[in-house]
Amino acid sequence: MRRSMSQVLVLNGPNLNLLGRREPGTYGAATLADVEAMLADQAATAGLGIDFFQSNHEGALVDRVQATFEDGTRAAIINPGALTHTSVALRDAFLAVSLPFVEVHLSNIHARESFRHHSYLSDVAMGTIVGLGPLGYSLALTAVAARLATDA
Ligand code: DHK
Repeated sequence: MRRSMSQVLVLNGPNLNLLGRREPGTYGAATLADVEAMLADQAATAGLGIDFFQSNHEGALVDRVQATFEDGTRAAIINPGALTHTSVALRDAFLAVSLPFVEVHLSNIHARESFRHHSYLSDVAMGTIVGLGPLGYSLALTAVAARLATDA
C-alpha cells in the first residue's frame, strides 16, 4: 500500500531552543524557528509530512521517540545537543522503535573539545552531518526523503 504522506520527525535537544542567541560564533545566527520554517518548506515541496519537537529534557525526547511506534513517523532527523555525548537512553529509544534517523550537528564536533568527539547515536544512525550549520538539517531531510522514496 502506498501512503500519500510520509511522516518525518525533527528532534532538537537541550539548548537548541536558544539558537540565534546562543554562542552565535559556534552555532550561527539562525533561530530554531528559522531552521524549522526552512525544513517545513522543503518538506512541503517534497510532499512529505513533517513534525518538530524540541526539549531540554532527556525523558521528554525519549517519550517522543517512543511515540513514533504509533504515530506514523517513518524517519527522523535529530540534533541531540549535549545528549549526543551522554545518552544511552536516547540511543536505546531509537533502537526500540527501529526508526531510521540522521544525526545533525551545527558545529563540527570533531574540531571541538574531546568530550564532543564521541556520539552514542552515530553508529546506529543512517548517517551523520556535522559542521555545516542549518544546511546540515536540509541535507538530512534530502537524505531521509530519498530513503523514504525507496522504502515506499
Ligand atoms: C549542539 C550542542 O548543544 C552541543 O552540546 C553539541 C551540537 C554540538 C551542535 O553542534 O549542533 O556538542
